[in-house]
Amino acid sequence: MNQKTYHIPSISCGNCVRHVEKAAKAVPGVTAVSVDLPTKKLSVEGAFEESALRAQLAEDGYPIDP
Ligand SMILES: [Cu+2]
Repeated sequence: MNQKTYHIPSISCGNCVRHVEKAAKAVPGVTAVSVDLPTKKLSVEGAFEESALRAQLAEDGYPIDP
């Protein structure tokens, strides 16, 4: 179990937040997700592969800041 926070520069509105939450929740091992719109931060909890999270979000148009 771990919790990590990522910066996603392309988050700009509530629709982006919903898309990012849905994409992150689809990653195997992810148990909880939250997105903060003002700071464009994604927080993810669970036993997930970071590479899988990055790949999923990039595929959905919201790449994580390196
Ligand atoms: Cu948006």
